[in-house]
Amino acid sequence: MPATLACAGYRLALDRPRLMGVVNLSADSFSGDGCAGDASRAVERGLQLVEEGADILDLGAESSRPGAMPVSAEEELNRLLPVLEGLRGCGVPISVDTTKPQVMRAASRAGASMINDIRALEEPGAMEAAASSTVALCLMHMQGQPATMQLQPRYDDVVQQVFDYLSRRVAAAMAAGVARERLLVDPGFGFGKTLAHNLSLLRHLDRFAALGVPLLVGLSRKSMLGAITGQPVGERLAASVAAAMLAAQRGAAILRVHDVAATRDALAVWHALESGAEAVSEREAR
Ligand code: HH2
Repeated sequence: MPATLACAGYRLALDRPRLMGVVNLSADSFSGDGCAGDASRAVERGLQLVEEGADILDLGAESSRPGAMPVSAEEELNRLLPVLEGLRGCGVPISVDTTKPQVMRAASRAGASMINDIRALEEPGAMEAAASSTVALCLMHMQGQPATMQLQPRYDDVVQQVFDYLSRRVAAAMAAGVARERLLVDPGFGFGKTLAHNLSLLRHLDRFAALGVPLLVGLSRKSMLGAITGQPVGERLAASVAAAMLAAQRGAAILRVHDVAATRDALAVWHALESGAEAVSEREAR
């Protein structure tokens, strides 16, 4: 598996789990942290996440939660471009969470380093738009469409079916001319999956290493954590950090999170344990 991810001008080292900080530009994000078209607030939030230890930022201008308002490409770009412009020099690569080829092209031209596509480049023209750039590409699995995906998700073997789908999408991207070192995959927690499906995927996450590309995982604040803990979306920090840790231990290379500082601290404890106490000074150890 590549030890680095090629993201346009950046190479992201994947020698330890990396944190992708979420910056939502929509008003209706399920996570409750949407910047609602306020570009300066979004830039501030992005800079704060970098300060807290984000290794990459993910800008999303269209919510994917069931019932969210669809957004035109024009509106998506109106929300995205000022924020991308404001964050371009912040020192970490910027990912854009989009499914639209027009947005992919404009975002790549404007300095994005990754396209994060919950439809795995299945929209007409998306594969061509992505392949003609040099950005990293995250291919995510989703069953159905956001509006209805949680009504009746069905699988015979969720882990095998998600694996096979991602394997086909990696092959399609490579056939379109995308180098393997630009690709990563995501099983898509909560995207057309019941709690049992999500738990199976998390339990068997290590199986996805056989795809030969890094794994990105987004569990932060998701409803599966609400179902397990009974907590509303604003009270899922502890569950989100625990889930991120479990995913990292099962091989996730990039963790997509809303709460960067808390996840960074949790990972630091794990890292210290893995790499030996030398990494921690006397003072820090007290
Ligand atoms: N989850 C969300 C959005 N984009 N992308 C990837 N690759 N993986 C995920 O799990 C994922 C994603 C949903 O989270 P959020 O962006 O906070 O919410 P919303 O889509 O409602 O804005």
